[in-house]
Amino acid sequence: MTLLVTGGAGFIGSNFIRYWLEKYPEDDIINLDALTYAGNLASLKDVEQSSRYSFIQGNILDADLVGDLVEKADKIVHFAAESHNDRAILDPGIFIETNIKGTFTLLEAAKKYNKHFHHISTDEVFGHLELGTDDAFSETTPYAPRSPYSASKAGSDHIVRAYHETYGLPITITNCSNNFGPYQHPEKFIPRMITDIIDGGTVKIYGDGLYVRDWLYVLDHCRAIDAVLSKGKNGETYLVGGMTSDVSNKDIALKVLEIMGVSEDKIAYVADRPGHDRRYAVDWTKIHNELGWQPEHSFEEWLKETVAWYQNHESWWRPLKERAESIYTK
Ligand code: NAD
Ligand code: TDX
Repeated sequence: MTLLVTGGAGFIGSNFIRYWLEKYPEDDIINLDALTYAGNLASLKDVEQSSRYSFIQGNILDADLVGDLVEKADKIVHFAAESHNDRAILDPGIFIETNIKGTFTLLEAAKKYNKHFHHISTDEVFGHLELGTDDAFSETTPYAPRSPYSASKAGSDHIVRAYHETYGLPITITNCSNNFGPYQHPEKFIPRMITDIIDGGTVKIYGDGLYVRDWLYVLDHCRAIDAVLSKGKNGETYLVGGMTSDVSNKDIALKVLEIMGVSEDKIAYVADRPGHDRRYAVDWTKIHNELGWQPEHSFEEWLKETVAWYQNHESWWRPLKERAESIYTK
């Protein structure tokens, strides 16, 4: 089988490509990535020589290129997106272009060649939850995105489903929670903290720090996509979440400081993110019951592994760090 992976030079896409090539020695992967600020071929150094892997630098908005590549593939696994909420607040236009129009361009090609389209989405499309409740998002939760990023992802989800209902396109969707692990850009919360501490700086906590995300180790996410591609039902959506239950950003900062042997006075409370979603939690019962998936990597242990990875891979993140920080001083 040949998979067309979009956005494979990003955080989750690069982890997915490595996972898939190792697990399925018969399969080929074509990676289509525009190499925006978030795309980094250094994340795929160990697979670039593989005869089963090819990289095409190009934009998912390029209909001709996308058509040629979709024709060659058996399935499309669509990661490519603008993915950072803080950037979406500063410059939402590119999120609409890439996340909505880019997905539409791919869907048109998938429709033309009748190829299975797997769409990677986020739990943020459901809006946010109250602190101090047991509520969790499930596949039946109504969409209620609150940020330009999550609204653009919600738009893309709706269009994917519309192509299934209207044109009979074979599709599956996964909406997952916050991923963490190796090769995540240092603009995101956990790598930003680790790299700031390595540099002797402070960790920046937005607002009161009592914001809660559901944390999923990136390889568990790759395993979930695998389960859906192999056994998922055409037209279905599956929610994917991790093993945490209500750990606040402040608690995570304290854990990272402890792992790195740094005192709590390195915490700096900074201005809050506008429209900051308070709490996310994911009920992953459906994918567990129907496809036998569950997360296997505990947050505590893999947070330590992630800290160690950044400590040992400074040459990977250092070139990205200065540029990552520039958005925070705009
Ligand atoms: P990322 O920002 O690290 O990577 C995105 C990749 O897409 C980059 O390699 C970039 O070059 C590429 N790209 C961007 N615009 C493109 C375009 N127009 N054409 C071709 N390539 C383009 O993102 P990520 O964190 O790996 O997220 C991957 C997907 O997973 C996204 O769809 C995101 O919405 C979703 N997601 C991410 C998380 C998370 O915690 N990171 C959680 C839920 C869902
Ligand atoms: O410096 C920071 N300080 C801070 O307190 C940063 C960068 C973030 N935060 C907070 C904001 C969030 O409550 O930490 C939390 C996590 O922030 P991000 O890493 O920016 O992730 P988030 O906005 O939750 O979105 C992520 O998960 C869902 C991904 O970036 C999205 O692509 C995905 O859909």
